[in-house]
Amino acid sequence: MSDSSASGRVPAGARLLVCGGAGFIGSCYVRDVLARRDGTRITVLDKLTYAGNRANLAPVEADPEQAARLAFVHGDIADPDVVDMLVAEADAVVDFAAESHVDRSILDASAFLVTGVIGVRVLLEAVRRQTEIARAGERRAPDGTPMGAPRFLQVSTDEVYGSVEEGTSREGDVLAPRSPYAAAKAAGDLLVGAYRATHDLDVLVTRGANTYGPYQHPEKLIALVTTNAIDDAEIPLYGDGLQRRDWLHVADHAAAIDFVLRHGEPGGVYNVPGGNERANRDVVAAVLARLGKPWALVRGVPDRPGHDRRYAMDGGRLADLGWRPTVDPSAGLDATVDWYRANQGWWRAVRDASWADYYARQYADRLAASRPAEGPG
Ligand code: NAD
Ligand code: TDX
Repeated sequence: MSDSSASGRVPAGARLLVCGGAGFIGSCYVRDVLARRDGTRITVLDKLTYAGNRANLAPVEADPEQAARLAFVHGDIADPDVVDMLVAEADAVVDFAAESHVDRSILDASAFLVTGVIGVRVLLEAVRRQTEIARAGERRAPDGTPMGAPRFLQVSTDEVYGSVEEGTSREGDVLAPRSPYAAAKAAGDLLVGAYRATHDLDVLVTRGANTYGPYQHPEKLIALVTTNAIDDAEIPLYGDGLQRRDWLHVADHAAAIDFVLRHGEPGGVYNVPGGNERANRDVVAAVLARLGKPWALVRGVPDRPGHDRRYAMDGGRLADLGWRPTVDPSAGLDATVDWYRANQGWWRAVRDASWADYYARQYADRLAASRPAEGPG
């Protein structure tokens, strides 16, 4: 993350509240912002669901200078008491907290809605209260320094636009989510817009593409394919494997979020595309090639219900603001595969008892009904 992303509309040495900062993208954001050593202080609020992992913050905790600027609070964004207390001290709030896996939302959507709808509302209410206090000239840091109203950035996804058979989604397009996960995320986006319109809060939304990189939970496609292939285990490919996703490296996604936080227009919504659209089959083949594993591991399994065929976003608004991705797609994928090969302790620990239950529920019947998958063209 470059120094040029600092300053802008968030003060130097800012206090950031990062919700969901122990997950995949949130922890990358925390690691990268603290590694800049520009005085930023971060409080992570994380519920530590199956996807949250303190080990993702180990590089920060191993560095005394960075560790001194990190505080960790184990809690829920849907809990107004803890949220009010933490938002009161923050110059800005970045919300990564979510249930993030489409397949799990198909099995049971309840936690998706509690975090994605109720949780986002609790955060917005706390931001609203602090904004009102700041507007009255009464907002103060613990040391008595006057504070402005907090900025709030909601981390959202390309999935809110629904399946895009042709062309690209723009920020003003109608939202048409098709999975319970995507519907919960779209509800969060709409709440942010409603609080902007009603209470004139300083809010932002980023909509990122499919993200890959180190520390991603092995439930997601690239991490699943890599970890299964390392173990010579079967790789489940849904349907014909010709669904298309736009892949964004996690370091670029985190950098874009920070850039928008510092430079985005109040009320702005910004797509964050990766500029790297590929069919699932080709992504799987690239991972196997890097590991020197055979295509025969791949099994064609019954499709995900309501499976979105394609996501693709227009990135013009973010480019006009001054940001573009920097990670080369092939190099990024190879480095990610190498990271999983070199860090087996990390993902084997994540594959705990609850993982075995989930894996059986999600894949046992599908793999029993599987066939050899057609290879890439
Ligand atoms: P993740 O599942 O790896 O991490 C989510 C984190 O949020 C975990 O640390 C979890 O413990 C925490 N959390 C969940 N519910 C919480 C609650 N109620 N209170 C506090 N913490 C809670 O997810 P990720 O892949 O890092 O995604 C982060 C955000 O980015 C999500 O909002 C997701 O919708 C969005 N996003 C993800 C992708 C992707 O491809 N992974 C792409 C675009 C947008
Ligand atoms: O076992 C699998 N087999 C398979 O073919 C899995 C887990 C996935 N897939 C396919 C489904 C998708 O077409 O691979 C593609 C990617 O799947 P996921 O990794 O589950 O991601 P996706 O459903 O596209 O959603 C992701 O990108 C947008 C993230 O999980 C979301 O959090 C984000 O918002």
